[in-house]
Amino acid sequence: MKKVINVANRLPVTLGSTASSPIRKSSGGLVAALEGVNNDEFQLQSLGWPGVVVDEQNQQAISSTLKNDYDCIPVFLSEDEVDGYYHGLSNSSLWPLLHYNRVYMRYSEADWQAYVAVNQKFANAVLASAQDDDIVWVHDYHLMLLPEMLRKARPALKVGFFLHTPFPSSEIIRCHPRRTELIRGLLGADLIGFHTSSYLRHFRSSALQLLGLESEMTTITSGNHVSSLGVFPIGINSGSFEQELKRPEFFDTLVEYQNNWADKKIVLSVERLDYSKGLLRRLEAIETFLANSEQAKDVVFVFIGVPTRGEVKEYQELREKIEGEVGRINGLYASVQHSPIHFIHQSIPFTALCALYSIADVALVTPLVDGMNLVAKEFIACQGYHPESYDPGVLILSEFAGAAQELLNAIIVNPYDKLEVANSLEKALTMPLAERQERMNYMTARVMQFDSSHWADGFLMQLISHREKLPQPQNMLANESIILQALQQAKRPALFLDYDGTLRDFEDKPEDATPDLHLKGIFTQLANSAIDIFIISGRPASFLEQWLGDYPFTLIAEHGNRYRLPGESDWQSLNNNTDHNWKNPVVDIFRLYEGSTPGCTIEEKQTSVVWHYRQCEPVYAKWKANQLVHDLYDMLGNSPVEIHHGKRIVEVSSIHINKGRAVEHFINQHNYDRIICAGDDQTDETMFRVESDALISIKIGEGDSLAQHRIAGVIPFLNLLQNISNLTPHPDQEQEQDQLPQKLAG
Ligand code: GDG
Repeated sequence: MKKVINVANRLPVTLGSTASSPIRKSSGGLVAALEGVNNDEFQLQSLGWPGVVVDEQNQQAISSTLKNDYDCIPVFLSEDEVDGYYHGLSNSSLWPLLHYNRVYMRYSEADWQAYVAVNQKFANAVLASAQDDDIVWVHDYHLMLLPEMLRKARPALKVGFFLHTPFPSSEIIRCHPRRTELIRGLLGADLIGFHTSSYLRHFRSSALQLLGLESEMTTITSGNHVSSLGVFPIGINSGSFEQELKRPEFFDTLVEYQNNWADKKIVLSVERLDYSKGLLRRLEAIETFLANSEQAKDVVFVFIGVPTRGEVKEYQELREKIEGEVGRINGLYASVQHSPIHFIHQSIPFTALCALYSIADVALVTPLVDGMNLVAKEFIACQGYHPESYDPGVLILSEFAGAAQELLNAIIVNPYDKLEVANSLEKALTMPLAERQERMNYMTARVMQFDSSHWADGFLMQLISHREKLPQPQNMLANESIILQALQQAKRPALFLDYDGTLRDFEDKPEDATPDLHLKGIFTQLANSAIDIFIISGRPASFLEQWLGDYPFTLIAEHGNRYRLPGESDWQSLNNNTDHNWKNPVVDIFRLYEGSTPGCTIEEKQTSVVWHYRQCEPVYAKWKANQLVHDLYDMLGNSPVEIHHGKRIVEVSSIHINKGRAVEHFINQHNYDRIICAGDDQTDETMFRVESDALISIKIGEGDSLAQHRIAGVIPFLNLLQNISNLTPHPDQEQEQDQLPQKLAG
């Protein structure tokens, strides 16, 4: 069983105000979610702040109780630390920005220092109790520096990070004075998880914009470390709701509420009283509804606003505004018997919450921005409490909640459009039973299946399978003899060679980089060797055919899209996917950048489009290219493409094609017992990732790489090829000659 140290700002227990007060297990989304973790696979230990400032003389005793009775490790914080790290940096600068609110962001150096110090305190506590093969799972924006701190101190630890809030567009996060430190901090993790693919995309684009780090769809390499990125939409603890809905206490509460609002339809809102939840906008929509709907007098709006972050100024102001607005609207629209808004400014017990979810006719969940929003899912889980007379309600859900990407059968609204929300209320309250049932059935199935245990297990399993740290390729010269020996002993060897930057240095114009006499000589020698040669390039078929077509090599063009066997004239396709609808918009945006970047050119290939800027003014063009990549990420979020920022090129290509897949195709066909893959840029990394014991991978030139070996540049690599071509073949090799693709005379 694996030990998982689960690190979050708050421990899942709450201490009383004195040392002798009882300790209570706290409730909440994260606590509930983690209760679903598979106990056979993982042993969970919690580490975090116990929620109150504890005198030094009591810390030891409380620590022991928490450890022995609750398997919790406390991180004690002083009053000043709580102020700077929690109320300050976390809730007054990070929370607003992560929720697109630049105006509310307040930053101070003192808060930052407290944030660094507290993250370090957490790191020390983790290091004191973690063994090297334990897993550390860090949660949320309070601890963004922790992954890097842990990696530096103990590189062998597996560290995962999950962000419960949105990750905003790079335009927003760059407002934070410590943006680079924060992103670097997260990149210390082996796996970084988000609720939605948009948050993941924003994170990638911010890493590029702010740290110049290129990434692939689900990985970012920084230094010699690879962070995987993943989308893990959090679910609810469905089991705890199923259980609650069977308890007699639940039914008693339910009946009490039903009697209380017997002649009313109930519209329910539940959340912490946070500006991101859109309460003031919602009240505007409610007022619009009350002013215009004939149903208004038959509806009660039950509005639960749980107190939160009362120490932060913006939250105090929000509370005052909401209380003022509720009072004003009730004053205007109340009758002697009835007030339209029933506002509860406190947390209510779980049983009461479930009863409200169950009897609500409509849940009005309209945050302005929300990482996921569990309330929407909890409402759905409670709608089937009476299966015999299944009469479900309707969910009205903001399009800016992460949950909207999953709960497609809700009425999805723009929370800034009060008329649309008011109209949706009207529609929900008059929706026919059959439609309500159909919508709710689909969502219930999803919410109950993809619950919190699915989320937690999914994250932890992916973290466990994360590739070990990226070893830097070893310098080739030391290993040349080993490689030559390995090839000589092979019965069926093959070379997969990239062209530009590997066999031939770059020229200003790509069409000028044709094979010179030296290279032709090496090709001739290789042609006469007993090794299968594959030239695997991003170049179009026509170029390879024109310059390499006479050699007995297999030519693989367009990053693995098409190939031509030795001695044949026809090109064949390695890819049957024909979805290229993304190409025209990509060419359009390339053209736009062409106008403002003199010297660039656009190359259209069958399955990719390339923007070359080799001939442009380098500093300006690099800046434009970064901007272009950023726009492409925004534009192509859901398209089946990969965006690659290579050596003076930006290339968008279909994800169904890469060099690695092409290599796998030929390995499977020919049963090679030794292959060498060599290349210089990002697209070659897909070859280096091929899972085969036969693989020897060589990176040409500088830069991070997954390759096993590195060689300084084109010239030393050609020398190696020359030595390879001079090898005497393995005695068994000749007997298999007839099975090899037929070679032409050099
Ligand atoms: C963050 C992200 C993301 C609320 N009132 C009462 C009560 N609650 C419980 C609900 C629910 C939880 O609090 C609220 O969860 P949300 O997801 O709606 O929102 P945040 O607290 O902002 O959580 C959010 C979440 O993390 C998980 O990743 O979805 O986007 O902001 O579970 O039931 N519980 C009780 N009484 C109440 O009055 N008992």
